[in-house]
Amino acid sequence: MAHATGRAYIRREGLPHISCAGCGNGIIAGAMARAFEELGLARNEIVVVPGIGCSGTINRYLNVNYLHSTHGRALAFATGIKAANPALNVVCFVGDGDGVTIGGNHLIHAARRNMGITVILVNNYNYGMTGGQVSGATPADARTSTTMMGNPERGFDICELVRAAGANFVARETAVAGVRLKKRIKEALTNPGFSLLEVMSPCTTLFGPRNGKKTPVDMLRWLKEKALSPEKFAKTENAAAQGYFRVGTLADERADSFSTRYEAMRRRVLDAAGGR
Ligand SMILES: Cc1ncc(C[n+]2csc(CCOP(=O)(O)OP(=O)(O)O)c2C)c(N)n1
Repeated sequence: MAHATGRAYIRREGLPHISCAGCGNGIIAGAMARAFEELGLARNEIVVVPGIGCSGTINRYLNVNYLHSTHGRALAFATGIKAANPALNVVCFVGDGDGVTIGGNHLIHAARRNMGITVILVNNYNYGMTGGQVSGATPADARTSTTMMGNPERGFDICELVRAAGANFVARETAVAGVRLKKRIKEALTNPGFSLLEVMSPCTTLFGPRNGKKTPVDMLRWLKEKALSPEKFAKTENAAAQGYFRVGTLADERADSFSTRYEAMRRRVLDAAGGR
C-alpha cells in the first residue's frame, strides 16, 4: 500500500499557515490527516472540535467538518455532538490551557463518562496565543511570561489525571515523532471510549528561549532526548526529576463507552414500557 499523504483531509486554501517556525501543530495535524486516511474515514464521518489558541486554529487547514468552539469548552461541545450522533468520529484538538487549565473540569468529566471522543492535547507548556503565560501543564520551575523567576507550581501529569478520571485510552508522544503520532491517533480513534493523546510540543517561540532552548532545533533535540519508553523510564533513576517523560500507549482498555451504556439504558426503559 502506498504511504498515506492525508491530502484529501487538508484544506489547501487555508495555507500558508500562521504557526511559528518549529511549532509542532503542523506535524500533529499532518499525522491526524494520515491517520484518517489509513482508517478509511469518510470526511463527513469526522468532526474536529478545536478550542481557542494557536492549537485552535487547526480547522483552517482541515477539509472535514469542524466546530470551532470556545476557550476551555471544546469537550462540552464534543460531548454534545457525540451524544447526539454516536456514529461520528469526534476529535478535540486543544492546547494545554484549553484542555487542562480553563477546561480541566470538562476534560475530567468527559473521561469519567468515557465519552467516545478522541482528544489530541497539544502540550506546548504555556498559553501560546496570548503571550506565553503559565498554564496548569507548565513544569515546576519553568520560566514563562507570568513566572519569570520560575514556576512555583507543579504541572499536571495529564495522562495520569485523565486515566484516573476513567478514560479508556491514554498515550503520550512528542511533536518530533510523526509516525508514532499517526499510530497513536489511529489507536485512539478505534477505541470505543474516551481517548487522550498528549503531544509534548513546547512552544519554540515563547517557552523555548526562556528555558534554555534558543532555537526550534534545540527544542526538538531536547524532546528526542527526554522521551523514554515506559520500560526505560522505569529503569532510569530519578527519571521525572531529570525531566524525562514516558511516551507510548500508557493505557488501552475496552470498557463500555457512554453511548453504549446510554443505549442499554434506553432499551431497558423501552422494554419496561412494553416496547413502545
Ligand atoms: C473564556 C476565555 N478566556 C480567555 C481567552 C483568551 N485566550 C485566547 S487564547 C488563550 C490561551 C490559549 O492557550 P492554550 O489553550 O494553551 O493554546 P495555545 O495557544 O498554547 O495553543 C487565552 C487565554 C478567551 N479567548 N476566552
